[in-house]
This record gives sequence, structure tokens and C-alpha cells, in this order.
Amino acid sequence: MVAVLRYLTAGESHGRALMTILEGFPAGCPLVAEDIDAEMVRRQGGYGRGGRMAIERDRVTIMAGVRRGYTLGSPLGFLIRNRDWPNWEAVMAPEPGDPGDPIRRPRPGHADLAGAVKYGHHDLRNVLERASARETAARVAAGAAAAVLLAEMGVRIISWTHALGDVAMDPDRVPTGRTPEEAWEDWRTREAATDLRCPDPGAEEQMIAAIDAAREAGDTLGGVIGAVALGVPPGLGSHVQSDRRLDGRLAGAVTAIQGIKGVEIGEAVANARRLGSLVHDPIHPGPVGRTFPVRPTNRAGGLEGGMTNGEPVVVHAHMKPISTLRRSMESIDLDTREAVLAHHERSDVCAVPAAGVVVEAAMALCLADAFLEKFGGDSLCEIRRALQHYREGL
Ligand code: EPS
Repeated sequence: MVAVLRYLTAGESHGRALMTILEGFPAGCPLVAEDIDAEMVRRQGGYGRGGRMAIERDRVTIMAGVRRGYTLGSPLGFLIRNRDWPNWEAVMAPEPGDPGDPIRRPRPGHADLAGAVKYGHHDLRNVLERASARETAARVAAGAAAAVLLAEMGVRIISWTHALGDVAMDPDRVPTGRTPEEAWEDWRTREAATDLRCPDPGAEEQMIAAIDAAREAGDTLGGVIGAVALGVPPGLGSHVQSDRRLDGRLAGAVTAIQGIKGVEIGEAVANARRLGSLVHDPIHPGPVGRTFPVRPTNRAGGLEGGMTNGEPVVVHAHMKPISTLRRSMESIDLDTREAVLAHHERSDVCAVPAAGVVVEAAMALCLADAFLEKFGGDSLCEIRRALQHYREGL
């Protein structure tokens, strides 16, 4: 199935810049660089980041697709300059033929070894520069535009740090609100005052201590990101073909984020251990004046039969610890085949809070695509009319 909303990114971690092209975005949607920059700032944050974040001030230049603050329906082009580039210019752009100082000790967990074999690279830098999670800045730019479009349709996506290492938050503190807008505004306000984007201050304190201990030990930490899309209408995705199932598309989009190795939709892990009668969400008549049924529980996480069912879409993304460790793991020297310690260079200790912003972006792109597929239209106005008509029919 070809996506309606497609994006591509380009750029190396220490290259000149990152670029994004977002294609299939409708005309007439308000969009300014500030909308995207707000997400750039959020993605750079979080306790546990390394020295790089003190150098970068990620900001987007809108290169194409917007005029007078509104999208044109043509491809959107974004550029994010790497402020670190001048420090790396000699490494990244040596004279042709200059062998430089090739990296030959692959890091376990990173793309180094498989990438070098696959592309026939001698210098592992030719792999690691693109494999780096720096690329997610470009993805967040695309996701921020998708989130603006979704917000126009009343859909809001929220994420938080659910667990970090072996410290988990109190699940009763998951951000909620009466309306998608209220929940979003409320959590955005509170999030700004946190260090790790965790809604449970007690757990956050322990998480910070865990990061400090890992840093001290030259080690790294992963964690779990919780995310929810609110205000999603029923009927996005489809049961009729495997590649149209939204749960699969969503899981694919989230696990395609660097470091994310598992995704749980709704209460999937606990549900696998329960009786069916304690898993499936009952269907109750809607309140007076409302014809659409309500669900007293949402263990399915808003997806049944590969389609949204009108309940919040709930996802938990599991991130492995960063694979660049200061204490270096066992590896080999690719020239001598001797056992050595893996290559190490500056990196983060933990990037779970930042990855939460990337999960939001991946969800926004996936849901906006499913939205456009369902409601079609080349302009925001057309899509709005189709959505309104559909909602009336519900
Ligand atoms: C990364 C290594 C670090 C991270 C980087 C991802 O960069 P550097 O090697 O320049 O210190 O900071 O993430 C970002 C730069 C970012 O913007 O998120 C890696 O190897 O994956």
C-alpha cells in the first residue's frame, strides 16, 4: 500500500545539515517554522543527554511548500543546520584520497558491523553517521507538521517517560483531561517543568539517580515511553488487507525509530495472560443524545480489527539502552581480527525523554496518513467537510 503522506530524510549526524521532504500534505493548513521549532526544542531536552546538545540549537528553515503561513499542497521541505558541522568538517569532508583515521572497532548494538558488511565500507564512520539518532530531528520536523494537521482535526498526541531502566512511574499518574485539547495543554505545561518528561515526580527522582549511576559507570540506560492519541475518530485503517491494518502500521512506524525494539498497543502484554472476558472492552450505549457507543475500558488501546474504534490510541514503546558506551563492550578489530574494546566517542547516557517526542512524531505521521486515506481531499477545507459529514453520520 502506498502511503498518502510520505516523507524522506537526508543528512549525516556531523554533516552540514539534515533535510526532510514531506509529500502529500494538503493545501490550506496553517504552518509556520515556530510550530516545528517548538518540537525541535522538546526533542533536544531531557536529563541524560551528552555534550552534543549543548552545541545544537535545532531550528527549521521551511524551504518549500508554504506561502504566507499556509501550506500549498506541494511537497514541504525543511532544513535543520548542524551547528557542530564546523568542528567536524575535516573529518566529514577530507580531501579525496585522504585515508584519515578509519574507525574499525564496531560497537555492539549499533549499525556499525552489519552496515559496513552490507555497504562495503572500510571506515565505520560511513555507517554510524547516518545510523545516528540525530536523524530523528528531521523526522520530528515532518511529525510536527503532521501534528499541526491532526490538531486541526481535533486530534492531539501526548507522550511521557513511563519507565527508565528498572524505575517505573505510578500508572495512575498518566496525563488525562476532559478533552484532547485540555489534556494536551495541561501536560505540555507540566512537562516543561520536568527533567525527564515523567508525570510522577517521585519516580523521576529515582530515574535521575539511575542515569547518574549509569553515567558514573560509563554505561547507558533505556526505558519505556507511553503515548496516547486523543480525539481520533473510529474507522482509520482497515481490517480488509494486512498492509492496511493500522496496528501494524503504527507498530512499524514506532519500531523504525532508532533504539525502539518493542511496541505494545493497549494492554497487549497483560492481555496475553488474561481470560478473554477480562480483556475485551464491553460496548455500552452512548449517553442520551449521543448515538455512538461508549467503552467503559480501553484495554485494546483504541484499535480493533486493525482500525481505530473511537477510543484513545495507546502505545508503549520500549527503548534499548544507547549502544555507544564509555566503558566499551567486547568487540574485534576488523583489520587484525583481534579481540579489542569497541570504538567510543561522545554520546548520550539516556535519550528516552527525547525518544518520546520522536514517538509522537511517528504516531502523528502514521495517523495523519490514515486520516488522509479515509477523508481524502487536497485541501484542509475539503478534509474538514468530509470529517464533519462522517462524524454526523456516527
Ligand atoms: C548519537 C550520538 C550523539 C547523540 C546523537 C545520537 O551525538 P554525538 O556523537 O554528536 O555526540 O547526541 O543524537 C543527536 C545528535 C540528536 O540530535 O539527537 C548516536 O550515535 O546515535
